[in-house]
Amino acid sequence: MRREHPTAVLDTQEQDGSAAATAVAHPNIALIKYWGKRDERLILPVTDSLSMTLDVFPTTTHVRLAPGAGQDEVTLNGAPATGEAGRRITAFLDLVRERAGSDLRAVVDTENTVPTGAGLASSASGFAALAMAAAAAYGLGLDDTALSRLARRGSGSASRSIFGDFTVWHAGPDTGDLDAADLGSYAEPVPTADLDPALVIAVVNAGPKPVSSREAMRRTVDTSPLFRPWADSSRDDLTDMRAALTKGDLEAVGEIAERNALGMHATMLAARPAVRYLSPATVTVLDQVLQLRRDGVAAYATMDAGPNVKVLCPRADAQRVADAVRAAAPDSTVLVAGPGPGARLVDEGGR
Ligand code: 2P0
Repeated sequence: MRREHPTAVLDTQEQDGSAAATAVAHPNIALIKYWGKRDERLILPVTDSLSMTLDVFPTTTHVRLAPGAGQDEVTLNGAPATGEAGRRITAFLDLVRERAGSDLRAVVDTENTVPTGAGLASSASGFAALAMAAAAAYGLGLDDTALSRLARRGSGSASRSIFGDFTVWHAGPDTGDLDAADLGSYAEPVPTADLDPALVIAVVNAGPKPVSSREAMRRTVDTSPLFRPWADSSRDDLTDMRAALTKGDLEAVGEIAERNALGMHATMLAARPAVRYLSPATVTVLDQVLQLRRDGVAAYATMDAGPNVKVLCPRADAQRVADAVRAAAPDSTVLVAGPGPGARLVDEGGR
């Protein structure tokens, strides 16, 4: 499964002679959640997590080195990146420059296809694509494991979007040795039996996030009496999840994912002050998922740092699940995703 990315292969030489590369990456949805860091600077998580990379909403990122430029120039969906988003990208490029021994600034152009206001995070696909394109443009020559470690430094969940299908992100050894932890915290593909899953995504109508996921995670770790018990039980969930994936038991996969997500939300509800992302529409969709199960459909829900619900089910039932969710929450936007590919370098035409 390990791919090498020799720096010369897909790099292009732009007209001014500078190196450039373009990468595409897809978002992922965690079935065993990442919630809580043990080191903020290195983005080391408290627990291992496991996700499915999606086949929808890719991010395409072009990075071109800009000899002579005094600062990075970052464009997100055609507009200059400002504020926190721009700062995080420049900080990430600083990390790449440090490793490359380069002080060249870069021109970064990113297109996210997640519909604006859809409430689906783009930091996983965004930093996976940026890691791959920047590593190639600066000539780092990293394999997928090293790219996953690097993407992690942009956003934890981005470590998982380097790979396609089902992926586990290792927390890394927790011995107090930060170098060892950094080296050991990367994602890799998880072998599965044939599952043929779909993820029905219900984007419920909601305003802006009350609290960023970064802040909510920090507050949960610092103040929630339920955080440690959840982290401990999440380790057992991961063991059970790996077994269910190996067996190809999609019903068990869904059951474990649902309990892990509800537990994660319980940790936030117990934080001080509480963080509550779930809205009335979220609960309406959760009720419909229960009804689907009573009707014999193996549908299970998971929610992230927002009110949207993602329903895991057999692909053969995806249409029925999507219709049921639409009927229950008519103001929501519902779409069906499947397992998608890992991040990859592409040429200028996006191939
Ligand atoms: C996840 N989430 O496993 C969890 C579940 C949200 C809920 O990863 O601070 O944007 O950049 O490492 O990756 C969202 O957090 O956080 C997330 P940072 P990230 O998908």
